Amino acid sequence: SGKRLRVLVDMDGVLADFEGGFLKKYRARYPEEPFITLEDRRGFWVSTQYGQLRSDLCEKAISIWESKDFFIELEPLPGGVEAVKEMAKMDDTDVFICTSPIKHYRHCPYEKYAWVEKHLGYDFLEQVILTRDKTLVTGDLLIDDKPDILGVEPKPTWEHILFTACHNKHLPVGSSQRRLLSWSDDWRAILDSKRQ
Ligand code: UMP
Repeated sequence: SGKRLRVLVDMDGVLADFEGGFLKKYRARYPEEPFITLEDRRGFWVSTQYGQLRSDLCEKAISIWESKDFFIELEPLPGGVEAVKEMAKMDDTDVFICTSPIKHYRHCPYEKYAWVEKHLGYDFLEQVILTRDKTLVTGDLLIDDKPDILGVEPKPTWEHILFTACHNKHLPVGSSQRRLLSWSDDWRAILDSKRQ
């Protein structure tokens, strides 16, 4: 009964361990430089917090995710790939991966597709949406670790479910904002709450 449910799932920080992958490669490339532990991360932008630590560390941080093999080598976050596969098999449910590529486009867009093929399979490439503006994408739910998802559309159709990450776990959750603490949390109940 009712129409199909459309779920948009973010990639970095939700399915792929961007923060862990960043810190590991940053420390390997710049072993003498200071770093920010995942416990001390605050704010969505890694580059901003590194720039606050020391101004030249902003560009050193950026050099990590602009490098070849950064995005393809990100480890899956626990339970994410399994949850997306299960979601995609549910009746009346369409799942899309909705992710923003960096503007240094040499490696990132290619590697995002390659990551989806590697972890979710070739057929799942049909479900990939690369966009710098998620407000233009229609859906019932957007599961994303970025606290503020803004763009040209002032009234996006989706409800944003804030996926907990090291950088957002201390933020007070707004009265209307719902959270998914991890993929062990009850994502099925969130989907069911949106069904007609
Ligand atoms: N990103 C940056 N700077 C940062 C942290 C992340 O450019 O400090 C990139 C990584 C992802 C994109 O490609 O931003 C975030 O995409 P979404 O998770 O919002 O889809």
